[in-house]
Amino acid sequence: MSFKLPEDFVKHLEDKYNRAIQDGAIIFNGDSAVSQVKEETAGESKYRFHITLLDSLKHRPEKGTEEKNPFAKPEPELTILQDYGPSQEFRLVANKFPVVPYHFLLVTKDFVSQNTPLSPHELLGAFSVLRTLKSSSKDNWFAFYNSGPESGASQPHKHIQFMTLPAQFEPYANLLANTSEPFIPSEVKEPLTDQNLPFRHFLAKLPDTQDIDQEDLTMYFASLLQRTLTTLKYNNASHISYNFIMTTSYMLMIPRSSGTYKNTLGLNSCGYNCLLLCKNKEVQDLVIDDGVLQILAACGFPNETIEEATSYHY
Ligand code: B4P
Repeated sequence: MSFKLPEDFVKHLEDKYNRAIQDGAIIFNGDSAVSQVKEETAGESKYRFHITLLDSLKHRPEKGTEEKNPFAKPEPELTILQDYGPSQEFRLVANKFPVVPYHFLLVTKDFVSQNTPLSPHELLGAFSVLRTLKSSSKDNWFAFYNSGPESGASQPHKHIQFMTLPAQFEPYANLLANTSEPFIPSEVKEPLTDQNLPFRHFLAKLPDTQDIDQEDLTMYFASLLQRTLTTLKYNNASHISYNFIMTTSYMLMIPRSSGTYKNTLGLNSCGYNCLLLCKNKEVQDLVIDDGVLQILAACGFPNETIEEATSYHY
C-alpha cells in the first residue's frame, strides 16, 4: 500500500511555501507574533505553555460550510501534492493563513465530514507524512485533528494539520510518552494519563519500529476513541468532540466539552499541545490571569477515572 512521498518532499514543501508567500497566495499571520513561555504547577508537576500574542490577524479565516469550502478545489498555488494515497484520495495543501511557517494539511479529495473518526488510510497517510518529516527535517513536527462541534474546528471538510513545535519546547505529552514502553491499551491496560493534569486525556505510546502498519495505528486510535466516547457519555455530552495529536512516537486524545473559553478564547488541538494563540492583548491577559491549566480544564472534562471504563467502553 503506497503512501510514499517524493524523496525531496521537505524541499518541495519549503519551495512551494516560499513561492506562495512571495506571490501573496499565503497570508502569513506570524510576523507580529510575540511569544512567551509560562510555567504553571499542578500537584508535584510543573508544566510549560507557549503563549503567542498576535498584534493583528491579517485575515481571519472564515468559518466554512460544505458549499463554501476551501478544500473542495484548493488553490493551485497552495497545493503541495495533488495526489496522495494508494487511491490518490488525498491532497497535501499549504495552510493559507499560517501563524507558524510551513503549516500544511492533508485533505480528502471528496467531501468527508470532519465529524467522522480518522479512517485506517487517513491514519497511515498522516503517519507516513510524519515519518518523512522526521527523517528529513530538523524540526519537531506533529499532526493534529480537530473533530466535532466543540473541538475548535472551523472547516467541515476533513483535514489533518501538520505543524512544528517551537524549538526546544517539550509539551507534557512528550514527557508522558517517555514514562512507558509501547502497548496497545486494552481491558487490562489503560492508556497513559498524567494524574496531575486537570483535564481528561488519553495517550498511547507507539512502538519504535518501521513495521507499524495501518491495523496497528487503527487499534491505537480506536482504543483512545473508545475512552473518549465513554467520557463524553458519562458526562452526558450532546456531541462528539475531541482533539487528536499524533507524532511518530505517540497518539494523544482529549475529549472536549467546549470549543471556546468564556466565549473569548478559541481552543483547538494546539491548545492541548501547550500552544496558546491570543488574538489580542485582552485575550492574553485572560490567559495569564486565569491560568492555562484552568482554561484547559474548563474546555475539557474532569480527569477522573470512570469506574465502568474498566469493564466496558462505549
Ligand atoms: P480547523 O481545524 O477547521 O480550525 P483551526 O485550525 O482551529 O483554525 P481556524 O480556521 O479556526 O483559525 P484560528 O483562528 O483558530 O482548520 C482549518 C484550517 O484551514 C486552518 O489552518 C485554516 O487556516 C485553514 N484554511 C482556511 N481557509 C483556507 C484556504 N482557503 N486554503 C488553505 N487553508 C485554509 O487560527 C488561525 C490559524 O492559526 C490557523 O491556521 C490555526 O490552525 C493556527 N493556529 C491555531 N492555534 C495555533 C497556535 N497555538 N499556534 C500556531 N498556530 C495556531
